[in-house]
Amino acid sequence: MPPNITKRRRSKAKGVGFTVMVVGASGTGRTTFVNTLCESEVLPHKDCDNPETAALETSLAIKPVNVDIEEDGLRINLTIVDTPGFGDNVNNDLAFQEIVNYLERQYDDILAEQSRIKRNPRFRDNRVHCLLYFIPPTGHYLREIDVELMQKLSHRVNVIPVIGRSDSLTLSELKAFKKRVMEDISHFDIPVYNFPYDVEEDDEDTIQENQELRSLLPFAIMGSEEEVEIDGEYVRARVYPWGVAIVDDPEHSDFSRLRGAILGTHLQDLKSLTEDVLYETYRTEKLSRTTGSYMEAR
Ligand SMILES: Nc1nc2c(ncn2[C@@H]2O[C@H](COP(=O)(O)OP(=O)(O)OP(=O)(O)O)[C@@H](O)[C@H]2O)c(=O)[nH]1
Ligand SMILES: [Mg+2]
Repeated sequence: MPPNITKRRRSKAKGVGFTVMVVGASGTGRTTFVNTLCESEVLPHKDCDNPETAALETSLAIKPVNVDIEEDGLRINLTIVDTPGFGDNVNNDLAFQEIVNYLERQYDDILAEQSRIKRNPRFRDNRVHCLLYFIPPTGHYLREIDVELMQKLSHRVNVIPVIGRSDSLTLSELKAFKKRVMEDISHFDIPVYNFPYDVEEDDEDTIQENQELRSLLPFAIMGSEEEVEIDGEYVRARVYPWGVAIVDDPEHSDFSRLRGAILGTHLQDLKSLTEDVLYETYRTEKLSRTTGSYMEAR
């Protein structure tokens, strides 16, 4: 059997690796979203009833968790990186720096690995391919803190802005808020991932699909760890006295379209951009810094 066939079969059986990081203010629904996405409780919730552990939360180290999921017949070895929520601390600089350091450390690790003479067969590439930035559903403008952090992050990672707990806004509030957030993102020149396409090179379906996804930005996200029986089927939903909000229903939230994009149609694009553009930029910056200081020392 030719070697490339063996390799392809093996990688299909093992699945494709993909890493998602969730960042945002405390209580925006990040943990619930992750558990909804993975359809199991992969992340524990903050223990708010215990004042001792609740206070410790912000100093927790960023820890990735791995889950195997299947999307459209493709096995994905998904790594989720949850980060401590911020906003209730007077000074968030440390939390911000910790997130940026985590992203850069993954680049440093692969840089070191690539320059080894003998490669480590067990090396794990933990570069983050997609960062979901949770904006609180205030209905106002993008807060200064979110502008600052998204600015910092988007030079290192594909940032996709999302509105957490979006079911707390009415349809018209949501529409107006989405518009204002995108105006702010463009005003502050934040290079978020906007489902790029090339009118000359891409086919019409791809262009249309990307335009549609772009028009949904920032995605309105809802999560639930509860399953409700609707028409004989169990679905993830939030039950209110006035009705039921179904997570997967595109009329209720953009959850299913975001999931389809990051784990399906755009998974490869997010990976390629991370490896070929964002990582390469970091690598060039880092190497020129090192050579620069070496030249100065001489
Ligand atoms: N209305 C609404 N509430 C939600 C949603 N997702 C989560 N919640 C609720 O919001 C609260 C916080 O949710 P978490 O998922 O723990 O939020 P988090 O961002 O992980 O919060 P910390 O990790 O504590 O910073 C919980 O009471 C959830 O039940 C949502 O989509 N809509
Ligand atoms: Mg959480």
